[in-house]
Amino acid sequence: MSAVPETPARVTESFGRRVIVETSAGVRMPAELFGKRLNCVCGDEVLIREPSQTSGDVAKVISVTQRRSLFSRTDSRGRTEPLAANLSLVIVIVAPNPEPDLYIADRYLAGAALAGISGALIVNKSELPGAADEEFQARIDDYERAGYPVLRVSAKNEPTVEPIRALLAGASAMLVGQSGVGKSTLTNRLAPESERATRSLSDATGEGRHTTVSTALFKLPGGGELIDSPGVRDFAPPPVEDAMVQVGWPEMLKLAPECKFNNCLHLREPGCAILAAVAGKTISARRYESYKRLVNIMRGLAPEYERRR
Ligand SMILES: Nc1nc2c(ncn2[C@@H]2O[C@H](COP(=O)(O)OP(=O)(O)OP(=O)(O)O)[C@@H](O)[C@H]2O)c(=O)[nH]1
Ligand SMILES: [Mg+2]
Ligand SMILES: [Zn+2]
Repeated sequence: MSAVPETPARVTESFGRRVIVETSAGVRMPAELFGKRLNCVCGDEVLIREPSQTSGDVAKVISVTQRRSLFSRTDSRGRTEPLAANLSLVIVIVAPNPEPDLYIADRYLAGAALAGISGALIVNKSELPGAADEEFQARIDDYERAGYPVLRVSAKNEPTVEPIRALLAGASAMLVGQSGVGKSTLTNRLAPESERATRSLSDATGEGRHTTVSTALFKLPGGGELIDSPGVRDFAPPPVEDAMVQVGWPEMLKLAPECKFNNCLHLREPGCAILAAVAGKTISARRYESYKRLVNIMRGLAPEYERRR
């Protein structure tokens, strides 16, 4: 029996046990995971065994290369579900419409930071009147003050999209966010080979419809990679100890060394620099509220965290 050669490939799309891979020669093909214990997600670098010419078989993924990062969520049953591998950037897309839930955006950015991945925010549909709303703008400014890159764009207006290309250059970035904010529309604009379905005009007001059902990776002419993902109703990072939650709030992390206690959770401790900054409005009260909510969510997941140790 002659050894079948193993080919390096990249997972560009995953549907559970079935994936699409792109070989280093640039050939895309469907593949199945070999063995029950193997798991891979979009962005994974893998070794595959290509189908032999005669068997009409499908390619098999036989191993997954050590990941540089793994972005995951907690699913509705409290289990950790990996979403994408080897990301360097998570870009949260928000829009004036559908009604934005910035607590979801915060938890996405926190999940990225906890996984060692950078975060950025893009406000899409900024040509809509709702984008000029003062309250909305103030809430977006909070992210700039916190230190995140923030871009205001309209997927329908090419010149406004241009700065995203600079953000993506050399990055491996995933677009995330609520359904209908324009992730796939932006992907189609930025990645020439992308032909993602987007919500049709007749459905444009249909709240809660999810158009995209799979996570898929596209190479960019600028050298980066862009991953489009299905919209969500909610997002929570995998369980961490509550002392870790602040890693997702750069504006808090920066001030934390000034707290009286070095294990300060910034909840009601005396001499807390973060509580003082919230009172003095140099840290956004809404962002801080979001931090407290995630601490509570993580405390609810604590039994799960203990089990995994
Ligand atoms: N007015 C306006 N509409 C936009 C813009 N970008 C996208 N849309 C529209 O918004 C709707 C939703 O866009 P999609 O790209 O399908 O949104 P999505 O985030 O991929 O949604 P899911 O796949 O369900 O998560 C479509 O009807 C788009 O044409 C924009 O900049 N301005
Ligand atoms: Mg989509
Ligand atoms: Zn504190």
